[in-house]
Amino acid sequence: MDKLKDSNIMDNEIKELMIPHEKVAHVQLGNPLEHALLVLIKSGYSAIPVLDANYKLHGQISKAHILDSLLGLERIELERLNNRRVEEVMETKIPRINRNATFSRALAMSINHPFICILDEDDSFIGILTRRSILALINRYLTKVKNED
Ligand code: 4BW
Repeated sequence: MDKLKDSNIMDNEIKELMIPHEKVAHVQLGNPLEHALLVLIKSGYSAIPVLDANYKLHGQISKAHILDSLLGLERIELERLNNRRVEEVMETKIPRINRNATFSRALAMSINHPFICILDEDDSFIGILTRRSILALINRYLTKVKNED
């Protein structure tokens, strides 16, 4: 553990761990829920970012959000898939971080969030940081420390 303290792992910048925007499944404001559900099902992810045409981040949408929004009083109202847009259903309070933030900050946020959106200085969306990539870095680091003992 002394080695952990001496190392700068917690000060590392997060951009090396980022999944860049071109590889991130996402939907846009104005898309009907049916489109969002198709993207979620085809990508296999449970939640994805919602962007606008200028790559500004507006929120995230999940399969759970969409299914919940279809619940009527007595039945599942499938027609809402075409009648409602992602902005009516998305979560707007979502974790976001600047690309120059430290690993330490991202690690703390990842305790409660499976992914964190990364923004540049103009607040444009440039990618995501997943819990998987954070755990992979910690695993590599701990293995290295163990092998050095
Ligand atoms: O399609 C998948 N491919 C791989 N390689 N792994 C997957 C896939 N789908 C799910 N997983 C695994 C990952 O380990 O299940 C975990 C939970 O997925 P989630 O949350 O509930 O869909 C995945 O963990 P993770 O890689 O740390 O990703 C955390 C969350 O980040 C995912 C999803 O909401 C989002 N995400 C990850 N990669 C994404 C993405 N969203 C959009 N585009 C991407 N490329």
